[in-house]
Amino acid sequence: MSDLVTYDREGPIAVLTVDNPPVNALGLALRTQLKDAVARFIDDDAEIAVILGGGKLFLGGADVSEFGKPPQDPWLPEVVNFIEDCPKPVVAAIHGVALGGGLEVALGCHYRLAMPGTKLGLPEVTLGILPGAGGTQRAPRVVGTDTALEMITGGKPIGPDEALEAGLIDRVGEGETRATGVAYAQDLLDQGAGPRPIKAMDRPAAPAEGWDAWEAKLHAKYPGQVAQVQAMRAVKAATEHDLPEGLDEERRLFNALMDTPQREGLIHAFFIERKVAKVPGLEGATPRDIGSIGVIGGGTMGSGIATAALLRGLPVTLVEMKQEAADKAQATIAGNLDGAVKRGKMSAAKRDAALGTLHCVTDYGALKDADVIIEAVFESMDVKKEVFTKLDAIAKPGAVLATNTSYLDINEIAQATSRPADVIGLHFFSPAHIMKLLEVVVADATDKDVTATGFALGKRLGKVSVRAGVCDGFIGNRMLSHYRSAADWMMLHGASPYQIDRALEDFGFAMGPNKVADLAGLDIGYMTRQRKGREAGIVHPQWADDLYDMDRLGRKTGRGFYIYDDESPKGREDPEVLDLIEQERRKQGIEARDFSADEIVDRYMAAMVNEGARVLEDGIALRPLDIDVVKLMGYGFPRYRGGPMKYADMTGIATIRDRLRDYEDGSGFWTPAPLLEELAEDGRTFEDMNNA
Ligand code: T1G
Repeated sequence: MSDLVTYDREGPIAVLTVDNPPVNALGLALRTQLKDAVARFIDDDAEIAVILGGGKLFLGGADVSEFGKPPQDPWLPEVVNFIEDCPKPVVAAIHGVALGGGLEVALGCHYRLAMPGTKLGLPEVTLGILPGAGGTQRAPRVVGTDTALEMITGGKPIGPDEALEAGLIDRVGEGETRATGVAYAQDLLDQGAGPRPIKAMDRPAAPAEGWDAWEAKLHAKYPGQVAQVQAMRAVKAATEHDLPEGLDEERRLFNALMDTPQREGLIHAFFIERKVAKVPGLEGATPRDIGSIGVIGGGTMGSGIATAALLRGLPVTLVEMKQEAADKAQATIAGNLDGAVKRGKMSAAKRDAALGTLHCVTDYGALKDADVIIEAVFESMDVKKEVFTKLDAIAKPGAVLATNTSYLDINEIAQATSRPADVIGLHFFSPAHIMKLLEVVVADATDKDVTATGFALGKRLGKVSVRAGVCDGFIGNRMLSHYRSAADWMMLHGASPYQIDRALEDFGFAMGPNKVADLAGLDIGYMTRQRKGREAGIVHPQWADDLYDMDRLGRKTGRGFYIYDDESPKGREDPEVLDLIEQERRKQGIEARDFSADEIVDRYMAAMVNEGARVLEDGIALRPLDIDVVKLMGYGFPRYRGGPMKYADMTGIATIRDRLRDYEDGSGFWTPAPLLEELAEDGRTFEDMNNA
C-alpha cells in the first residue's frame, strides 16, 4: 500500500508524486515507498519517470526526528543509488524546496528541473552533520568543487537561476510543476535522452584555492565547529575516488558526526525554534488583527520596530512629540530600508511602496485605527504611564497596546489604562529590524488572544518569539545580569576581563561579556546598577563605575574595557583597567588568585544555568526550551551547544549542582536553586521538563 507516493501515467511517462506532509521528509516509510515506486517504474512499460513533491515543496530532506536512532533500511543513500542505477531516465521536477536529502534524491535522478522561487540546498552542516546521501560526491561532479564546497560548508540554499548557471539543474520551469515536469520528460524522450547517472561523470578537480586554504578558511569562519571541515574532507574524497569509494568515505564521516555533541546541540536548536511558538495555555486563543501598526517614539528602537513592520508589508503610523523628531525618524527608517535594498533583502520598488505606507506624525489621533500600537519611548515609568493613558483614550476597542520596555513592570503600565487585558510587552532587541528574537511579555491581566496576537505579529515580522513573564529583565536580561555578576566576581578574585572574554569566546560565545559591555556601552550597565542599587551577594563592579566616571563608555568613546583605535580597531587590553580592578581588590583586602579557562567557563555557565532554573521556578519562562531560544537568538550563545539548559543536560545537572555547592562562599550568589537540587535528586533533565 502506497499512501506517501502515488504512481500514475501520462502516456509513456510515469509520474511519481510524493505526499508526506508537512515537508515530505524522507523518513523510513517514504524511503521505502519511493524505492518501491521506482522499482514499479522499472518493471512498467513507461519510458521515463518524473518524481515531484505534492503540497508546497519537493522534498524537505531526511527526517530529522530519526537522528540519534539506529538507521533503518532502506537508507537514503541506498534509495538514491537505486534511482541513479535505474535503466530508464528519471526526472526530478522540483518546486518549493529541495533541501539536504531532498536535493540528494534529485541528484540521483538523471535530469533536474526547478520552478521559479525554488530553494535548493545542502544545509546539513547547520545540523552538525554533512550531506550523507551522496551530496558530497555528486554535487561536485555537476557544479564543480568550488561551488559544491560553498554550498556544502555554508549550508545556504540557492535559487533556480543560480542553480542553472552552476549546472545543478538543467532547466528552470514555469507554470504548474507537474505539467512542466511531464513536458520536460516528453522533450527528453523526443531527444532520445537516456539515463545520465552522475556517477559516470569525471571526478571533480581539487578547489582552485587548494585544500589547506579551504581548511584554514573554515576554521576561521566556524571556530570550534567540526561539521564544516569534515564536510570538506568528504568533498575531497570525491576528487580522489570513484563514486562508490567516495560514498563509503562520505558515510564514514557522516556517521562520525552523527555521534557528536554538536549534532545533538544543533538538532535541539532546530526543533526548539519551532516548538517555542507552541505556548502551553494558548490553545484555542484567537489572534486579533495585525494589519496596521502604530509606533510611539522614533528613536533607535521605535524606528527599528517600524522598519521591521514595513519590511513585511505592514503599514506604519509613527508618532513623535515634535515634527522635527518625526522627520528624523522618517529619515532613519528610510535609511534602514535602503540598507535592506543594498543587502538584497528588499527590492527598490517594495521599498518605495513601503515608504508610501509610513506616516511619521505628532498627532496621537492618527493611531485611532491601528490594530497594534507599540510604545518605544524613554525607559521611565512616568513617561510610559502618560503614553498609555493617552493611548487608552484614542485607540480603537480591541487594539493591542504593547510596550517595548526592557525591564519596567508591565502590570503597572497596564493599570494606567482602562483595558489592562489588551496590554502586553513586545520586547524587541536592537537593531529591531535585524535581530530575530522577540520576547512576548505577558502581564497578569493580558488576555490570551492578545498574547496570541503578539506571536502572530512576531511570526509576520519574521521573528522567533518567546513567551516571558513580568520581572526585571524578563528572561534574557534577567539572566544576563546574573551571569555578568559571575564574571565580576571572578574579576574581583583575580581573573582579568581579557582572560574571561578569551575563555568564553573559546567556549563558543560570539563575544565575551566585557566586549559585549563595550559594544552596548558601559553607560547601560551603569544605569542598571544605579536603578537596582546594591544587591546582597552581588559583586559591585566598582571598576566599571570608575570607567563610566572617566567617560570610558566602550566602543562609542574609543575606550572601555578595551582601547579602540587605528592600531587596534577590534580593541586591545588596557593596563589601566587592570589597575582599577586591583585597586578594588586592595580596598576589599582580596588577594588575586589564578583562574583557569575551565574554571571561568564552569563558573559562568553554572551561574547562567542556576538563574535559568530560578526563572523557571518564578514562571518567567514556562519551559527550559524558552530559555535556550532566548540565549541562542539574542545573546550569542553558541548554537552548536543548544542553549544553556541543553548544555546543562549534556553536562549533567547534578554536576552543575555540585559545582555550585563547591563555589558556595556564604554570599548566597552560588547557592544552587531549589529546582536544580530537585532535578539532580530525581535524575530528571530540562528536556524532561520540555516534554512534560
Ligand atoms: N525532518 C523532520 N521534521 C521536519 C523537517 C525534517 N527535515 N523539516 C521540518 N520539519 C518539521 C518541523 O519540525 C515542523 O514540525 C514542521 O515540519 C514544519 O516545519 C541524508 C541527513 C522544509 C524549509 O535541514 O528548513 O537531509 O513544529 O515550521 O516554515 O543528507 O522545515 O509542525 O511539529 O520549518 O514551511 C536536511 C529542514 C535534513 C530542512 C519548511 N533538511 N527544514 O519550512 O515549516 S538532514 C533540512 C526546513 C539531511 C541527508 C541529511 C523547513 C522547510 P512541527 P517548518 P516551513
